[in-house]
Order: sequence, then structure tokens, then C-alpha cells
Amino acid sequence: MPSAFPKIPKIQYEGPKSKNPLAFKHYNPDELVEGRPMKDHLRFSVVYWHTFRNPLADPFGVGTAVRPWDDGTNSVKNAQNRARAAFEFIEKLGAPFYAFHDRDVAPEGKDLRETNKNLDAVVQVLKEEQQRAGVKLLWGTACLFAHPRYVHGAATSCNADVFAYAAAQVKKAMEVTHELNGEGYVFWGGREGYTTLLNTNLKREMDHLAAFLHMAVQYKKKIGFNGQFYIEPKPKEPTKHQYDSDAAACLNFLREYDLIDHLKLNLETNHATLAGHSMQHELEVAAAANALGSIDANTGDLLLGWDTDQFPTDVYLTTHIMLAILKMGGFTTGGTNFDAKVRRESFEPIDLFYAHVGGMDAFARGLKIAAAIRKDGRLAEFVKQRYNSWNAGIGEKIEKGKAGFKELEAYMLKKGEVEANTSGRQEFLENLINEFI
Ligand code: XUL
Ligand code: CO
Repeated sequence: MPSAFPKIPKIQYEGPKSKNPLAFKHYNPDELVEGRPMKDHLRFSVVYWHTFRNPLADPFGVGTAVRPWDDGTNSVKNAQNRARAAFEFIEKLGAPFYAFHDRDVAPEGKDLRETNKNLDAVVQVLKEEQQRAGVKLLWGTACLFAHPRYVHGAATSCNADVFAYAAAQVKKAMEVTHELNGEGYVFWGGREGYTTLLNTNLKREMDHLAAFLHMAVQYKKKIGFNGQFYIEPKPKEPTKHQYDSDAAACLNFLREYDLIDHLKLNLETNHATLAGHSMQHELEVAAAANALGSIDANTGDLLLGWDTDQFPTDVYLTTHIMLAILKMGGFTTGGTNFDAKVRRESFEPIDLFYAHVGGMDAFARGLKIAAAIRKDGRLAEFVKQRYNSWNAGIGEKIEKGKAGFKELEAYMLKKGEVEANTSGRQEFLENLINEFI
């Protein structure tokens, strides 16, 4: 097969002074930050769906993407060639990981048996290419939302046959993820929610979703797949309300159904903002529950209210994300997965490189800035000092469970009024962050 990107060289680190749009200015894979190479901190991953399967259509117009290596057919041969083009891209970019949905990589057949056969045929190419290029699978997943059979959801469908089909599909997707040595497996509830409550038995659907995940946990053990399971929150789109709406809702669901030990969260920036949260908020909520696993790196648009999945370029955003990731001690199985697509107007193959190079550099800067803020120590020290009243006296008693309402009333009656509060210093702290950006 001829090269898919014949004019693109391997992307190199050239440093901050470089004017080459096809070079990294900040991402220097082997450079140590806090004693660990940047590539191991960031664990960049390219997504198959947006980068190789998205035709760049929108509700008002057809796809614009120019992808010369793709013959536009649904054949297995084309899927195999596309896989080779994908690995040429990932290798030239220097990303250590990729991620896919089963249906991104191989076409649906006339029935489940043929579909599984198609998948096996492409997985063999993925396996060869992983070995050849030294690229690893960050996570696999199943597309349980595109086909018309999933019109009412998959595990939460009103139709039990659909649940069964989804189970069979996830079983196979887990097997191929395992075969490809995937480091994780994601459950994103594409249509696991409702469009109207008038036709919905919410409790029954949530019970079914939990039963489905328990089956997955059992099957994982059965096949000896040691990768990490993740659940990916998103509040809406395509449904009006998705059950896994945000980090807190996911954690509550996992605890309620006794799944909390089996799944961590895969957090996506644009999903956070759709839920009315910042990414920083979602990361803190997940980390507080020791459930922050991986991130889908992208960003939305302030002026558009939907999941635009843009490439992240905002250094404040990447700094806040990397502060949270460094605080929890870094990724283990997770990574920085670019669940992002180029704009419909950016239809040439080279735009895929510009987009990823920019996103990787934005995260590399965020990482270096976050490390500098941590080294400086003033931010962490401020937060520590802010809670000083809890380190001794009445605060310590409360935290240790040694005081109740009665003791606290006696304490306050004696004191009469609280001692002066101190300023939260938001502007001071925002200025402090700016010192590093
Ligand atoms: C959709 C989305 C998915 C998941 C994987 O918004 O983020 O691509 O990441 O199914
Ligand atoms: Co995602």
C-alpha cells in the first residue's frame, strides 16, 4: 500500500523557538518532568473514530473530509488499508497509544457472526501494525449507539433482545481488546438514557445497566483481561438525559450497584462543560473518590451548546488538568486520549497533523506549567493554610469525631462569636497562576 501521508515527515521536537507547524515546540517525549519522561506523564492517544472515520458532516451538509487512502466502501479490504494508514499517522505523530470502537475499525456484516468475522480480519492487521510501530491500545470499546437497533439504547433498551445483542457485542469487543493487549476498556452510554420520561421506566433501565456491567465484570475475570474498566460520563447528546450524566452521578450509580471497585472514570472536557461543570470540577470529584482513571482530551466552544469535540489549545485548561493529574500521582492505565475532531472546514489530511501536534503541545505546556506551580509551592501552601483551623482545637476534635452538637454549642456559647474569617484570595491566586503561564 502506498504511503497515506507521503509528504509528512516524522514529527520532531524542535523547541519553543521553532516556527515549523509540523514540529513540537513543547512536547519533548523523553524530557523529564518531576522525574518522569513527558511521554509517560501524558500517554497521548489518537482516536480512530474522529481521526479516521469522521467524514466531517454536520446536520446541514455532507462530509468534506479528503482521505485519499480510503476508497469509501464498506469492504473489509478498505478497513484493513485504513488501519495501515492510521498506524502510519500515529507513528509519524509519535503518539504511543490509540483507542477505537469495534465498528470504527471494521464494517457490520449481514448478521452478528459475519460482523465478528469482519472484526477479526481487521484486528489481525491492528495486531501486526501495533507490533511493527510499537503503538499500544489505550482502550477499546463497543459502538452501542450508531446502528438503528440501538434506537432505544443498548443495556437500557426496552427490548430485551437488544440487551442480548449489546452483551454479545461487548463480549466480542472485550475479547479483541484483550487480544490487542489493551490497557483498558470504556463504557460510554451513548443512548443509555431517555428522550421522554413518559415512555420510560427509569428504575428498571438503571437496574439493567448495572446488570450489564456486572456481566462485563464477570466476563473480564473469565477471560483473564486485566485492563482497567472505565465509565465515561456525559449528560446528554444523543439522548436528552444520559444516566451517566456527570462524575458524581456515575460514582453514585457505581456505589449503589456495588460496581465501585471495578470501574474508574474516563472524563472528557466537553462532556464536563455540557453538564454545566468545569473539567477541573469533574477531575476533583473523581479524584476525591479515588476513581480518576483517564481523560478524553478536547474542548467545547463557549458560543455553541453542543459537543463540538474540538482539539484543546487553551493552556489554562491543560494546566488545570495536569495539576489534577499530577496531584493524584499521574496516570497508571489511563492517558490523554484526543477524543477530538478537526473542523468541517479543516478537511485536508495535513489538518489531522496540525490538530494533534497543537493538542500535544498544549498538554505538554500544561504539564510543564503545572509542575512549575507545584515546585513553587505557594498555591498548595495557600490551600493548606486555609484549613489551619482544622489542625488543632475544635476543628481537630470535629474531624476526629470527638465532638457533637452539644459540645459545639457549649464551645460557641463560651466563645460568643466566630473569630475573623480570612479572605479566599481568588484574584491573588488567579494572578499567581498567570505568573507561570
Ligand atoms: C462521545 C464520546 C465517545 C466515547 C467512547 O461523546 O465521547 O466517543 O469516548 O464511546
Ligand atoms: Co469520549
